[in-house]
Amino acid sequence: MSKALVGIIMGSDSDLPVMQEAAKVLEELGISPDVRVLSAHRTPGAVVEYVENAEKAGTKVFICGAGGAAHLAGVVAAHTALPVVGVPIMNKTVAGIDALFSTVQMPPGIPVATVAIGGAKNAGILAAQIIGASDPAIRDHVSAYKKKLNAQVLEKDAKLQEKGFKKYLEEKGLV
Ligand code: RP5
Repeated sequence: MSKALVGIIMGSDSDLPVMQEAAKVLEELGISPDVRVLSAHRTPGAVVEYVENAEKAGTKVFICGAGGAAHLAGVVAAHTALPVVGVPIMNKTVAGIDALFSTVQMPPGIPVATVAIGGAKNAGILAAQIIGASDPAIRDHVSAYKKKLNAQVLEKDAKLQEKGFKKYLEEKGLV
């Protein structure tokens, strides 16, 4: 039984290249997530079993990524009182709009906190923020992460002012 604070579930291993971003940022924020491939359509029983066991073991947030008729996050939300973050996965046919609507359009009473199409990194950060609301050590990790982003943007701006936009773009190989 997993003792991870965050359970990341995806409908197929083809979602893993996107969903790895949630796992990576969680590790950066001091949380080692459980990462699973379980499908709402192909393995519905295993999804429910996983959610029930993870909840008993101490998981605090689920992150669910799926594409197409993306029911995974909604099904997980139907089986737990814990917060569920949904990641719509893009596909080649309709660019993930189907998964976005399937994930975000939940009925009143069963919310899924849906991030952008392919927004796995933000899903990881949001999960850490949810845990950080009652865990000061995790909250400190999130604060440090945001301070780092702040410093990076200011550093870029200072460089842009110093070099001018043409040289800046040249040096970045963008022209
Ligand atoms: C969904 O169908 C999965 O989440 C995946 O995004 C999509 C395609 O699945 P595979 O073709 O990789 O099995 O259930």
